[in-house]
Amino acid sequence: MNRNTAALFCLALRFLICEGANPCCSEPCQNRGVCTAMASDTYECDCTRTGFYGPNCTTPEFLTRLKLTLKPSPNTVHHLLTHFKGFWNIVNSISFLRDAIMRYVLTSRSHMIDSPPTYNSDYDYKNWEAYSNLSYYTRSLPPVPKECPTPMGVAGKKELPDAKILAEKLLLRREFIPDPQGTSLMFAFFAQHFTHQFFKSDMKKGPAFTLAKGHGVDLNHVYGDNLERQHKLRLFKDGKLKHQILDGEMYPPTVKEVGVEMHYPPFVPESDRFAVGHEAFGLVPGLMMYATIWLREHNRVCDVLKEIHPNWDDERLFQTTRLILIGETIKIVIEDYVQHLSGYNFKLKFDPELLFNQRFQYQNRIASEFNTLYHWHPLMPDSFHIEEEDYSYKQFVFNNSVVTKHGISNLVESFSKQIAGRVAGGRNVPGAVMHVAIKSVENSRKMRYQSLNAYRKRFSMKPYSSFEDLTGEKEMAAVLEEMYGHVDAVELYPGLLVEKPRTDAIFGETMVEMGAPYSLKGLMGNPICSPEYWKPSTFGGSVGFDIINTASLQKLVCNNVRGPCPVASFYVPDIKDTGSMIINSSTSNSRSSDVNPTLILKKRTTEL
Ligand code: ACD
Repeated sequence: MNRNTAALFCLALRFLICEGANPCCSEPCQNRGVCTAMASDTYECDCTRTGFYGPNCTTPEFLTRLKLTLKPSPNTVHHLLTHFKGFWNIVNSISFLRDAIMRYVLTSRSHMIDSPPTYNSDYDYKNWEAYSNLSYYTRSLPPVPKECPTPMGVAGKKELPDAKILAEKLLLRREFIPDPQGTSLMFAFFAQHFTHQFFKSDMKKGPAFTLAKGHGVDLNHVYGDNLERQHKLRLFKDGKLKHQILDGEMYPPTVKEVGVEMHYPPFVPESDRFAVGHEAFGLVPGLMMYATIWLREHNRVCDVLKEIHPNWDDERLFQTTRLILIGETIKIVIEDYVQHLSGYNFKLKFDPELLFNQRFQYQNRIASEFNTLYHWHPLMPDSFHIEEEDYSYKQFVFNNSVVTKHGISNLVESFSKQIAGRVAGGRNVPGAVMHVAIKSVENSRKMRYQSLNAYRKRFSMKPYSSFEDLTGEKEMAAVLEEMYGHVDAVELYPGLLVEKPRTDAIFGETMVEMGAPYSLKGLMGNPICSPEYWKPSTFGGSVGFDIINTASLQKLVCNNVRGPCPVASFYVPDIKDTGSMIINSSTSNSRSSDVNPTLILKKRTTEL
């Protein structure tokens, strides 16, 4: 081959080996094999423990071949789990079967996550700095090498589409698309409140960095992310947090009273500047509602512990209560929140003992890609209906007076009744939060994310073969084609939001197949789930342990509101199907709770 032919050949293949570009740009190593560029403009694939061999890790070993033949696709598994209700009702009632399936869910999902963590946005190879520096989010896939021919490696155009135009054409809501799974605003605000404890990007340093060094469920959004803030929020009496009583009910104290920093614009009056663990929770009343509920729960559990341990000092009551609230959170997230999202007829179970005999590491590092995929802004409605009022975004943001005016009970009731938007399927991000979606795209580019298809392969899915295969329709597929040129160049975040949703579902396949491993590993990797912690004594005895093991969203609300308990649900009950809201949220297979609010209502009114 002469020089010219060779150059043409290289160009045509877009490998650019001959021009000295990084040969790993073309992602030659398959099945999670690790690519290392060699000095001679070649590469080496490390296939160790991938179950594959060959120069590009493409030949399956015998056992792998067998597994691949027998393993159903994620969509088939999803179909099985979301249908055949009668069958699942039987499985749910046979405890060893339910346990075996739940154990499989937990192990198969967590094994998708590197633990200990590996890369970060500045290191595409393993090293001690990337492992040990907790200021970074970790990465499930290393960044695209800087010297690649295109931003996604070798696929697609030399330049990515303008982020604003992309967002306007593909992400911006035309008309509100309700979530067919019936997700409520109570869910949307829970998601926002709960995830802000581990998605806390340090934008002074950049999107690759986090301020949440606990990398998991540590409730820093309730207690503050450093000791100084925590101490300012604590009452130092009976383990409790500072609070104020307004109209006979407990609310967070004001910034003036406790002196912690909160982000409020100048127009917010002093009396409405509530101070809580997370400095940004004054943003919307939905966040402050949950902050208030957890504040009340903390002080309530302190009272319960004090009753059985009258000799315990403030510190022990505080610390033990915090562990109990961490446990309650994980229980609610698995059994109410993920249960609802999954749409499964199989009943998920929070039971750390399921993992005690398994290969499982009790540690977690939040991945940047998890943060990105969790930008579920399509959940947000066009306006917020509370009791008889309708609030626009302008009236709603930074308006804590909504919290005290309506009270927690009415907020819970209203948010549980209002439906959230569908996340996948495209064009459902409300205009008011479009800037956040645009920032997500820009930040992903700064961090040199690999493509949607690269992530699909990383999480054991087949890459999409065409734009229509990705969107399931023609119009957005054509826009994507014009913008990206090749389906292998579609970026992760826009891809997740335009992906065809599963039938009657909130998400497409990629969101679930990536989100579930991060979630379950993060939840079960919490130290309280480890064998040495997971016992009654850690939580002050059987009473504390029971609080965790019986926690639910409904109970959390009922224990912390005055008067009759409202229905608290991650799912807007379909009145047409059930006759009444209460029947729906109290049936044993309810996606929101296993507690009957009518019973609680009766119990509480007789108690009060
Ligand atoms: C499974 C269970 C069903 C999974 C269904 C949907 C998962 C999709 C996205 C993530 C969902 C929830 C996130 C919840 C918790 C995050 C906890 C992080 C802790 C650090 O099939 O496996």
